[in-house]
Amino acid sequence: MANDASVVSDTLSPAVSKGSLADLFTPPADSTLWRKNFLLGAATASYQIEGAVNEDGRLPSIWDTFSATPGKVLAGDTGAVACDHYHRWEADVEMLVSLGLEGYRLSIAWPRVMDAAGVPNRKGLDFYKRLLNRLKEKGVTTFATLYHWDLPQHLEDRGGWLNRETAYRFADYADLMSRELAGTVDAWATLNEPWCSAYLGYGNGHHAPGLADDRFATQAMHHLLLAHGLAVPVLRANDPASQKGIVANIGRGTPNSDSAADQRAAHLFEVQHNAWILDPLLKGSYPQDLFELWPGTEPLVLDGDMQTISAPLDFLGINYYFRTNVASDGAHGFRDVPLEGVERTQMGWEVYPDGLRDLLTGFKKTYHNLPPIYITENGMASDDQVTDGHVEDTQRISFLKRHLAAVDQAIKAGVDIRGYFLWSLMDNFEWAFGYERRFGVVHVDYSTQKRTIKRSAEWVAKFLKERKARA
Ligand code: IFM
Repeated sequence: MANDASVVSDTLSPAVSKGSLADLFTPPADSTLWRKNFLLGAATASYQIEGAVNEDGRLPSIWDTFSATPGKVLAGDTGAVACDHYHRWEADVEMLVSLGLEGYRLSIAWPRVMDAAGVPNRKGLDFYKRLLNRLKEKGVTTFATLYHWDLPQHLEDRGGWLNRETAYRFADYADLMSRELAGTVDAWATLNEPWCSAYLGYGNGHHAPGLADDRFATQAMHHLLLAHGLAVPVLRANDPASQKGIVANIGRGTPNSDSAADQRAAHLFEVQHNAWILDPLLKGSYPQDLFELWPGTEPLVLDGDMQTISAPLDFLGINYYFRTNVASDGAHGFRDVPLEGVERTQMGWEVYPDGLRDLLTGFKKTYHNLPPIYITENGMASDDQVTDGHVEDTQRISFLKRHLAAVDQAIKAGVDIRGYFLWSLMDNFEWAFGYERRFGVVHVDYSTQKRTIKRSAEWVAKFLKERKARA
């Protein structure tokens, strides 16, 4: 396989190993990031990298169906091949290790590991066993997410996350995985970004399964959180040594003016993006302001559900990307007011590291039982090109540096943050945006599957090497 991974470890490009780029972006001496026990890794997700969608008994997922539907994904892209990681995983692990990354956050494809009757699929399970065992052998700390959006299509055919039964099927799946993989996973995350599954999947239809009704979104969210709550004790029983948690994407909303209406709009934005998920998990109740925003959308909650959902967590995974500037919509909601002249990424998202610090320090005040935090995703997309074998993604280096500095500030302000996973290890299938948006620190040429280490990966590798040397 064509792969540039071997060039990384001892032959960093001159620009990074000797020159100004590295010096410019080295964290200051008093940064908490120099601490050896602050875990630095990279993240990916099954549907975004694996490909091999019809192999070894994998069943269709909602993303296979959605991406095959004309008009749903840019350029008609699908995850059918993606980064072909299912076949190239050994080289990809070597690449990760050669970068010195200490942690790897991956996800397991539910449709690969069990059939519609709940019967385990050995071939699918063996893939994850081989992968996780290899990572263990290499000394990489593993975070495994059980659900990063690839719901088996047969469950969607019975109502998906609108059907309470799906939460119980998820607990069965968590049971199987934690029995099979106990000892190879350092930390289990039940769900990745339930906000996206519920709101983008069932509220506005931008993601699979493509339904659009606010009432669906709140009910889907409730069943997702219930699935999480049912799975946590199962994971604890089967794999007591590992950590158990969940991953939430969070959004910073700032008011467009000092007016009370705009302040309220920013508050409602954060209720909808953050409290909708964090309040049930950490307070055992839904924020009532959510139903001011979306009147009449209260989900059906059965006795005991909120206790199940709010069972204690070992960690909370936080994914952060950008802020949204908002104003009142004149009714009971908010509207985006994009700021002019600010730095943006290929996604059009504003680069706003302070938002990460401010949200984290705010959560510490709001939630007295806030568990230890891992930043489980942070990164940016850029239109990266390979020139003479290199990818000069200096904006990404600067982005990572500034967000890591924000993490350092939050730690110094008293937030217990244990690690940071950059999104993503390599360019991959960016959901509704297909392959056009590149989030990786490693470039993927999708026509040849050649991996090319970007400057940002070199920077991370150099920092990790230096940190190791200083320890
Ligand atoms: O690619 C996604 C990932 O799957 C979930 N979090 C956000 C990333 C960038 O959009």
